[in-house]
Amino acid sequence: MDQTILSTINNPSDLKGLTKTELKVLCKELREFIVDVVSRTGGHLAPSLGVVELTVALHAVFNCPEDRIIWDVGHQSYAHKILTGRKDIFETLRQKGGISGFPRINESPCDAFGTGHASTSISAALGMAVARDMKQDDRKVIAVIGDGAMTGGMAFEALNQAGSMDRDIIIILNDNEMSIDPSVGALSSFLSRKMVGEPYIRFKNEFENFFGSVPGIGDNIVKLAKKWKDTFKSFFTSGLLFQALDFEYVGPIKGHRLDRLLETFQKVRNIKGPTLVHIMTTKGKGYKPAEKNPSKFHGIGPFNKQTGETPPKVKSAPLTYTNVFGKTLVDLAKKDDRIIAITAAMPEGTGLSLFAKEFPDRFFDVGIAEQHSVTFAAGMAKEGFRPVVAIYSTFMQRAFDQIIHDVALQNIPVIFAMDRSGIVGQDGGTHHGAFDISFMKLIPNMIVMAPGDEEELKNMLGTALKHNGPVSIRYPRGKGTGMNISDIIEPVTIGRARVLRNGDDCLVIAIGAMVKPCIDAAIELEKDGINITLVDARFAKPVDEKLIISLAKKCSRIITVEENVISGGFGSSVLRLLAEHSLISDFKMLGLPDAFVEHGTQAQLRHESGLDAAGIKKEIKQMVKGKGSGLKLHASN
Ligand SMILES: Cc1ncc(C[n+]2csc(CCOP(=O)(O)OP(=O)(O)O)c2C)c(N)n1
Repeated sequence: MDQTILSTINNPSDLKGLTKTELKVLCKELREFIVDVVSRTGGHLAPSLGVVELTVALHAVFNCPEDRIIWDVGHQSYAHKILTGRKDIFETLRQKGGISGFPRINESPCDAFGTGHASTSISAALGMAVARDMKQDDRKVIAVIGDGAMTGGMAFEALNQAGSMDRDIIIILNDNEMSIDPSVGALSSFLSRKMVGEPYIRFKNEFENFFGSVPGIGDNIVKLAKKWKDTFKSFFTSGLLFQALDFEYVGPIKGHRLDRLLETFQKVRNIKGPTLVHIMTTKGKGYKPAEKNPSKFHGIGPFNKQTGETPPKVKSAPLTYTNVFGKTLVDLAKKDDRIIAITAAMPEGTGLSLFAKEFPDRFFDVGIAEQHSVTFAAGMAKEGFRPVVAIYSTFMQRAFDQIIHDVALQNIPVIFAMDRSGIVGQDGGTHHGAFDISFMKLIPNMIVMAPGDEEELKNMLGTALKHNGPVSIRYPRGKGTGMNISDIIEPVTIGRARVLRNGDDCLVIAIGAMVKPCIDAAIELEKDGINITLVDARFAKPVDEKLIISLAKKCSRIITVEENVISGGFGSSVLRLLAEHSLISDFKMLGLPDAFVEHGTQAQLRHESGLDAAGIKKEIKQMVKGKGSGLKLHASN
């Protein structure tokens, strides 16, 4: 890195003395550096490459950390991290103990607000702008939001308030026409450059004819529309929308033209009131493989920098839970045309692309709109369809009230396919699915299932579709156990657990992804002469009370294992049951701690939480040897 411009940048103020030509060179160096590191660490490459000029221009014009820049989702913040003092540790990106892949307020004062979930930036920016005014501070507040994140309802709630408040706030809409997959919905068409050529001209003529014929005001509207902005086109694309919300609209601007961005931000700095700058960018810009395939390079593991190729898939490798879910749903949907699949902007990630191809009319991508997806599903279910809403556990947190109020309260049969439950790995604290057993379990009418292997996932999905009420099925990120999956769906009796092993030394009750490491631990323990009864609970609600009570009467040492927070999780249901029957002597709950788990690989984080075979074995051994006697809630307690 010697003698590069990048090597001279240690904080954003170092950009201030650079010429435009030097800043352009800096953009090139940043791109090369990001591609180089991410090719080894993996990460959100395409979003970050798309905002290199934007990031350089922002830091050249504004003053971080005094001015606040809030990156929506935050997955595009790599150039920002590099320019704000983290260049030398950028190699540690997403690694355990290293820097996060998302902005974190405790990582740098330049990370004005922590993000990871979409559509929060405008709300946070508005809060900061109001706080600034109340404290009579003088600083700029800037939210950078993508066209995908702009589809989230919360972004509109914030725009609605901001437009009415006349506070100085700058929103930069980074429009690359992509979410993870291509952006969907009416907003996307409205924002996009599709309003050119034939359809645009037709629309323009229709507009003029329509309003021109309205007596009195029509002519004025047409004239105003033409005068108000440089071109009719910019007025009728995004300008119209944001101006209607009382924003000053600037754009659309070519987002890879550094000179245009610098010039625009210099001007926008001095505009009073809410301002929206609309920039057009290319996702993956500057790295051909990512430009060609922005969805693949949205979030990617290590890859070959020269070719963009990722390591070939091993043919014999187990299918992921996501694959099994996607395939099973297609199989079931072939036999039942009431089945509907719904995703919130993650068709590929949730395994629903297959369904979308087979049944385009029964597949709905609602955009980054988890709350809406749940109530939309409730509406369809109310009319007799069988919607399956596939959303990552962490993002479903958003729709808690919709799950309660629109689905469970009316006992409407919506299935929640909770992908990425438990530890997800390098995306870290914002993305772990740590809470869904707890928040689903407390809702009346909800059935909470968690398959211990892929065959069970298939069977549970079939079972859920036959149940006439809401069901949550949680399954983890990553590969299954590799077992053979039969073509037949064997329904699972709701609330029935299964005993996997019998032994007198300890009763271990595991759920979901924790069943497999418990099997592995049991095999190891057997070699040491310790024999356990292992139960695959299958259901966090209803728990198999009959089975658990009968087994607890025979064995006083009991351990529950789940990849969910201990608080209000599966173990707490078992604890309550045992307490009600005065059956507690040695009892321990293993699960995630009452703390946000950081980033690292899944294996590292499970190990750290004591939720791998080695950790579980250790706990069982301690209890059997009498060391862990009494009531314990967690391995580390
Ligand atoms: C609430 C929520 N739902 C889903 C996601 C998963 N997600 C991460 S980035 C992304 C797409 C964002 O698109 P956009 O805002 O246009 O940014 P781009 O990646 O195109 O730069 C999605 C759906 C999320 N982070 N938060």
